[in-house]
Amino acid sequence: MTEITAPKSPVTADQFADEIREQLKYTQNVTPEQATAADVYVAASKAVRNHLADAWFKTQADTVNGNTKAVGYFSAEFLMGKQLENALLNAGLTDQFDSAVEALGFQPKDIIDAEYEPGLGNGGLGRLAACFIDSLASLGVPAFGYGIQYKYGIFKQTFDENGKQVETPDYWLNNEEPWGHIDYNRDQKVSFGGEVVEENGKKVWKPAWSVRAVPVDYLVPGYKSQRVNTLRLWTAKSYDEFDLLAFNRSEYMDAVKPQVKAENISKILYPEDSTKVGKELRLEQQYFFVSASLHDAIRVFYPGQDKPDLTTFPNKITFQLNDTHPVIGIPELMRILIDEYDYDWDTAWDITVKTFNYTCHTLLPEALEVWPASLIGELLPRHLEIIEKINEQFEDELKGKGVADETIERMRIYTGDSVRMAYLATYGGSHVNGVAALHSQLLKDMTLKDFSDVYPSKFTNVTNGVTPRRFVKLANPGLSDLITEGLGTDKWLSDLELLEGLAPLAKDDEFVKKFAAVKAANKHAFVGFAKDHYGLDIDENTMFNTMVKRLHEYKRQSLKILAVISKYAAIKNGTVSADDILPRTVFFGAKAAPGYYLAKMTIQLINNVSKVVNNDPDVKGKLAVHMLPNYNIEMAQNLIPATELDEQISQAGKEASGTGNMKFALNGALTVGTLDGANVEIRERVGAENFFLFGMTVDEVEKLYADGYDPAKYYEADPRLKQAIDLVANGTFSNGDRNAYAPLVADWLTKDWFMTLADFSAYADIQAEIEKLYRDPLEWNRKALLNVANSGFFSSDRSIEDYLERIWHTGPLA
Ligand code: 6GP
Repeated sequence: MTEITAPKSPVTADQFADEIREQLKYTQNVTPEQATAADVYVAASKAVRNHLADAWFKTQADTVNGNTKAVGYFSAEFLMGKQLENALLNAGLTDQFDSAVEALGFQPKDIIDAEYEPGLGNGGLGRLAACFIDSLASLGVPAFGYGIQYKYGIFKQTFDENGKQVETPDYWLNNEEPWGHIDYNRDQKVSFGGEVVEENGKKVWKPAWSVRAVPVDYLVPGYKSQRVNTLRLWTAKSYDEFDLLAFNRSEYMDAVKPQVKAENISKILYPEDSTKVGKELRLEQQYFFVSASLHDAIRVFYPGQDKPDLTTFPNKITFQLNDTHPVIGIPELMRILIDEYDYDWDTAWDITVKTFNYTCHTLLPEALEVWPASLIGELLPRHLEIIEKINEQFEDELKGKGVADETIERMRIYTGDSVRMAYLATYGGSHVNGVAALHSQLLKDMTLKDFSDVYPSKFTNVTNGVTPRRFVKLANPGLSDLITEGLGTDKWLSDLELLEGLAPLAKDDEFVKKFAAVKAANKHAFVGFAKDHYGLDIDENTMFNTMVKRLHEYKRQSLKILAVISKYAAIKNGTVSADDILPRTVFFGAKAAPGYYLAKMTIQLINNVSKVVNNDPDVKGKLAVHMLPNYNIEMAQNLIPATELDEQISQAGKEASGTGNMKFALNGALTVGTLDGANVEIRERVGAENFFLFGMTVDEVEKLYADGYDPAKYYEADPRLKQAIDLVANGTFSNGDRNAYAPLVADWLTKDWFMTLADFSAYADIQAEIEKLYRDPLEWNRKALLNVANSGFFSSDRSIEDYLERIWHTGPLA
């Protein structure tokens, strides 16, 4: 851990109020009397940004001249969440802000809430990138986040009257956005298409069209580190505004075509999560941001040099490829070195391999990107040549190592028809890591086994983590205060393993009761939030049971909803006596990719179960189900601290890590989960007795596949399951329409690829254990507190320390 010094105490509350007034006057052009909460939000944000400027300049200068190599985190997604509150915390300005806005006649919370959340990511992968850049800055490691400033982020989700998901565009830039600074003077040209010709024995790419990549810079302030890094998101602009000749002929639509084509590149985030979308525009996006970023890094580290010595490049910066999305960066750096800077192939290759590393975030083979060679050839003809040559070199190297022909065949990067980006990343970089211990092991044993056999030393693990600043301190101020009281210090916010010091307090009933009171207060607060945001009436005297994450079959929201239906049926039938029913409120939050048919149908089912259950007087006060619309970071920050039981119930061997699981444990929820992803490590740390484990293991799943899986057998064997599925099939949740969920029911009974039915009985059985414990509040809360105390490992600061040591071989600035 680096020594963390207190931030320079910047201003008094009065001074900060004056700074906000000044921004209101000179940039918002309103008087304090005219100002709305949205105006004050913008003014306060600009005032905070000003406070960060000097530290930002100093960090930039030290990054270029300093003692240590920088990190470039290449990610197609950064799911940041709202910025103001986090910037205030990290800049040490929270108290001044609170007093200042009160002096201006506002409630701090209204100002914080006035910010519109940018949704520049889909889920776990994008949120992880945001946690990582927070931790890099907090640890004082010089770093750039490089990505795309999409005009439209992840779609906004609503539900229609039938409970179906409706996607609407999220035009987040419709509101004034005070954080990003567009820097027209540091643009880059990114080119596409055309052909490769030979001139004087040299390959020369003659592209057909180009776009202007303009950086938008976001400050990334570290928590108490005095360091401010940069998140540089590229936006695409056209070089030709419009075609005047066409315009003068009144062909307006044609006139703006080139502009539209160029600006389309950064227009929209692809809404797929853990699935591959092979679309031309997506490859354009990927190349657009990595090409601009690589040129930008050369500009930053070799300022004003026409002929820089790029053999030193790997000592200046190391690039982390966040999944396969930025992997086209490998042939792009080769092209830059060879074509633009005249290096020979071997030197270029040596620099490239030393510069890149790759993180894989999935175990689903269908999520590993594979691009048709024809598409790459059309869009990036020079890169296809380079990829072919990389593949030749690779095959020769494998032959030289005595690798069998059929293995080489399996490992080819370029098959003639297509390019396998995960393989390119594994060969073209120094390290490959998975995101939890089990995941990294499965990568070695299965997904990338051939590669791990040939290059074992490339493979390593870095278990994911989450930032405790946003997900404990900001999300859960009550718990944060209690932790600080229990530990006698707030140092845990930058050294999360200090939470261990809470473990002895789990024996102290009075402390456990205080802990329980914090949870109760968070539940109460969430009831208010749900009323304001969704108009819901929620009974806070029920157990809050939550499943929030993307909707995917492997995550098994189906398992949860079938168990809810089965519970509903049991109450209706009188199979359980009134006394035996533990009142529960079940919350779901999940977006489905717009083209993912079964996922969308699952959302519809949950919504309609919710309608039936919540309106049935027989179960009132005992069971309620809510599908909350538009799950995002704000909802996570409100719902996670209020949750008592968290669901992490994916099929073993499918969830790479999960990071929600860490956020819940750190906020004092107990987990019901399978031995999958980071659940394994969470359970190891918090203790098996403080975790509700159920379901098949990876080996059992494999065996069942191998033996031939027949889901119908499980349907016949467990009457609870049969009844639940029958209720879905017989129209109970579709006004009698038996066809409404037929595809879902058919899938369960005949395919059930993720073995929801096989795990149902174990899942239903463990509910009794959960409910028994919940009836003993002191014991429940003791265990929940032990989850908090033993989850310090899951800080993204620790993940970054692991990357520094195992992969990047760098550290903080002096
Ligand atoms: C996700 C994984 O599904 C999740 O398990 C993990 O916690 C997260 O990445 C961060 O590592 N993967 C994606 O979102 C994805 O798009 C290609 O993978």
